[in-house]
Amino acid sequence: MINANTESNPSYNIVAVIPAYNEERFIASVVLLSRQYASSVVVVDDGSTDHTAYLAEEAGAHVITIPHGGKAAALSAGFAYAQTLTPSAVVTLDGDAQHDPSDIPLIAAPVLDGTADVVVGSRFLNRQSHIPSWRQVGQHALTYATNVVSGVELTDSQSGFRAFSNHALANLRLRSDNLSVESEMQFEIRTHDLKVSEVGISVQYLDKMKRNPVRHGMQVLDTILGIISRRHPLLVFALPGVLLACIGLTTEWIVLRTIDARHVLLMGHAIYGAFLMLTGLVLTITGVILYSLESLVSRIRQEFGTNPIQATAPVGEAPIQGGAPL
Ligand SMILES: Nc1nc2c(ncn2[C@@H]2O[C@H](COP(=O)(O)OP(=O)(O)OP(=O)(O)O)[C@@H](O)[C@H]2O)c(=O)[nH]1
Ligand SMILES: [Mg+2]
Repeated sequence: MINANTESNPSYNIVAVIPAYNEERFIASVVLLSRQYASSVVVVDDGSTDHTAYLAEEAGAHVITIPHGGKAAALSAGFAYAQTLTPSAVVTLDGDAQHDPSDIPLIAAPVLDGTADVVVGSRFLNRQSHIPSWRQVGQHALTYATNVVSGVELTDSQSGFRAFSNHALANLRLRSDNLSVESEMQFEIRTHDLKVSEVGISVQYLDKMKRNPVRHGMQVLDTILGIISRRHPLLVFALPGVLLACIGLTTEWIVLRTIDARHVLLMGHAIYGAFLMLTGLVLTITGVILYSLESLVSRIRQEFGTNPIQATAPVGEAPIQGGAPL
């Protein structure tokens, strides 16, 4: 395996990007440790109300401050900046000391040797650490849902410890406004046919869970559904629409047959059938319109070759405010 440790192998330019929101307890130690394994460490802070930005900068990170926009926006801004440093690989890790920075070379290696565009640090591959069972249940459920819907098989779809090639960064497009960004990446991996691999990592949980796990799970599922309806509108809208319209038509046919045969009007059935036909029609038209729009947008994107990450957070433009470089 490639020696990606930047201390012993300075030819690799590994940039570590750490999204951090109110992480003053751990951010300085995470930055200091990460600097041992990465050439540059970038911390993206979006509206922390504590001393995260100050401590990160004191520890030697380049701090980017953006208006509060969530983890996806923070990562997009971090990636845009990282790309200006002509990296060999960009590694993301959490600012709450959950990840071990000494795993950075391990995560970066498949990108550096060209075997992967995206590497996911999996907590469940060669299991190395104790994870509370109630966390595992949620993580497995979200991984299962993301795998099934995205068509990309991972053992840990929610891990924030990842490595990216320049090719991946040029294609990834992150839009989710909550912590579903990892699931969103899995769809992007599929869309852009990126090479993905996983390596086993160890994790530690020093803090109690920061958010309601049920709410978090629902947010991720909501994002998954949103993505699938955006990408497959014919499947999500038009197909059920056609089915509903067919059921409605059949119901109306039965109503007409009953009038013919028994001279009785089944009023309830008639209203029900009309309602189903109308709903089916609306869903079908919605699906077709969304499909046309999606195709149009893809063609525009192909034609003009937009780099979505730069479009999301243009390098050197507001809202990024640079801190001290390393
Ligand atoms: N910049 C920025 N970073 C964020 C935001 N939300 C989360 N993060 C960071 O993303 C990383 C992962 O977030 P966590 O809240 O730890 O998510 P998690 O690891 O899934 O949840 P826990 O298991 O409770 O730790 C941490 O470094 C956070 O500080 C945000 O809105 N903005
Ligand atoms: Mg965490």
